[in-house]
Amino acid sequence: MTRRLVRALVLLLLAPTASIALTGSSEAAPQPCTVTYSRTGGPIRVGPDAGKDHSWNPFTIEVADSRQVVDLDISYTIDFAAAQDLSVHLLGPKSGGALVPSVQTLNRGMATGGALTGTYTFDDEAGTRKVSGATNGPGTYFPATPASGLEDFPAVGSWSLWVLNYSSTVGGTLSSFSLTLTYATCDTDGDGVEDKVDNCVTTPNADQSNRDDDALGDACDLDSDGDGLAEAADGCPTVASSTPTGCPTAPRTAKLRWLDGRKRLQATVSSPVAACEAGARITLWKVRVHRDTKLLAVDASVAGRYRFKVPRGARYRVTVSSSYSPGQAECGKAVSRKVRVPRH
Ligand SMILES: [Ca+2]
Ligand SMILES: [Ca+2]
Ligand SMILES: [Ca+2]
Ligand SMILES: [Ca+2]
Repeated sequence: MTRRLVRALVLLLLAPTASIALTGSSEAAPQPCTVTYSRTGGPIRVGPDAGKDHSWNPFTIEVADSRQVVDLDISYTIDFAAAQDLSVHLLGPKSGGALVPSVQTLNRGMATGGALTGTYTFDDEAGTRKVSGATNGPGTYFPATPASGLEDFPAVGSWSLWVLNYSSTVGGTLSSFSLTLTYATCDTDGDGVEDKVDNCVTTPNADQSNRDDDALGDACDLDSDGDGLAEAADGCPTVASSTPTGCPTAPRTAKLRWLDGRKRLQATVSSPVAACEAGARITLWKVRVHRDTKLLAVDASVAGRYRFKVPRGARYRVTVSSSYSPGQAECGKAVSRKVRVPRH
């Protein structure tokens, strides 16, 4: 067979596997636990707007996901020279268009001066530092009012960052804005099993099969039968065994009898594992007073049988050495009883 033909055959064999994988992955759309939504910003206009004491600069992100939000982080990149004159609030679907509830990342007057330049992230889990005083470098801050005020509500709808500028001389830029939402329910690998209970969070495994009943499903367990041998080194990766090959041991017996009608000596190897019978290596011995003589070694049939034609008027026995049947078992050794072949 040519190399090219072999390659073609291998590809042909692989083809059905690929289509099965595709079917599996179309079970459901992945729903990651945490999603970041971003948009570009725009200018922060010099205030105030007509009839107000500030300019109103809203930046809105529409979210289509209807899952419940359990954590909200807010981030924006800003360049503004009069930090004391700025309020930046986030309104979410829970706000219903009103300022309460909202999340105030910073309020007018919290900073006593200086500039806001760079990326600012507001996170309830970020410690206690708020924007305040004269120096507020880029980094992560605790918001002026907790982000939890907009949590525990479905994400779907408008999230609008209101940048309110109270300065009548200073303008600036909000170059980008993002929300990072963590959802109460998620299915990262899209296999229909929620992450909280999925035993392989990033590997689709709808069946959740778990041979060794540990924390990892078979699909992502590097030792799925739990016998201490990694999948690649385990001769029997689906059967736990403490043997060096990782395969179970299987006992074997050898029977020998004289078939008078056929004039043959029949050896039969038996085992609970068929692979330990099929093709078993059988050695035929002639029984002698001091030391038996090895006559022949043969491979048994698929059924574990072999019929020997032997000189008559002697005694015989067969032995089977222990052997390893890859992917099946470690097959035990066996010795038959001694059988006399009559002279006539
Ligand atoms: Ca999974
Ligand atoms: Ca497992
Ligand atoms: Ca194993
Ligand atoms: Ca094993």
